[in-house]
Amino acid sequence: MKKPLLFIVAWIWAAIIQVSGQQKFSELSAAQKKLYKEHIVEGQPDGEKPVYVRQGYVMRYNEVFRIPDWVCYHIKPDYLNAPERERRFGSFKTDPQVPDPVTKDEYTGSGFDRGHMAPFFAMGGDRDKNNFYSDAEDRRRDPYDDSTAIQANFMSNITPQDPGAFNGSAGPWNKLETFIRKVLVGDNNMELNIYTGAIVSDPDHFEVVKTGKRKKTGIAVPDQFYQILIFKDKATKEYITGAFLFPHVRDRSDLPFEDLLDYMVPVDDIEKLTGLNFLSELSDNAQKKIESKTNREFWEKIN
Ligand SMILES: [Ca+2]
Ligand SMILES: [Ca+2]
Repeated sequence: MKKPLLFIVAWIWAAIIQVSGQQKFSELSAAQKKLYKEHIVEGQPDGEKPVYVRQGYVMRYNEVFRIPDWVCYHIKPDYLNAPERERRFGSFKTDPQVPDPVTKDEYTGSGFDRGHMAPFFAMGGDRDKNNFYSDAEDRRRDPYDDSTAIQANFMSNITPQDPGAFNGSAGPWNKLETFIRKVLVGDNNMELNIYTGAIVSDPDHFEVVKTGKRKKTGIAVPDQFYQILIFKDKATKEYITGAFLFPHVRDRSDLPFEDLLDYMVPVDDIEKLTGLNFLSELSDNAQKKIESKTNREFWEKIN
């Protein structure tokens, strides 16, 4: 009797999460609202559009492009204690909540990396505060912290990125991730909220990922990506932003800049490109102060 019952319970559970899809803030459970508020500060950039709330990030998923529009995650030093990306944390997984979900095979042979939007390195930490961490070497395992890391590898958190010129070690995406992980959070113990976003400039004509068998997947290849770093100064309680806009180049010789900070733009520029409004709950004056310029000098002095 036990097995069929388990199967039925699993089936009902799968059915529930399958149909749940993205949710508006008002539809979230108390626990989800708590997570949402951890990751998204001072207002969702697209108002009340439904989102997916994960332990390590909040995501607005675009079902037409089959990639996220944006992902927002909170990062602090403890969260860098992510498990090694091997064994159960090493593989990408189909997102159980997304309709028509992307499978990992849809990138196979395409020439694109499976590029994380919420990075795996930020998905560690003892998030349920029980003194146990997710650790592949440690048989004790912590199911809650395990699932935070596993959710990072959902294919819904992935976008197609060029492996050499963009996501690779010389690429600007990789350089910024390294700056965040190593310098800002690692060496300087900074706590940040970060948006990562994908821009598909022409929604009527866009490149799609094709598998090695030249099968079209419908997954849009973004032509630009952005990241917006939000730091709250604990002393002054004021926010400072750092926005980066990257062309999705496929050839290193097409990279416009050598220096990562040369990619900085005012948040205003990204708002114009995307139609989003970041930090919308701050006063207009407070937004103008930090969004109309790059604030490069603030980020430049951190090393
Ligand atoms: Ca824990
Ligand atoms: Ca704004």
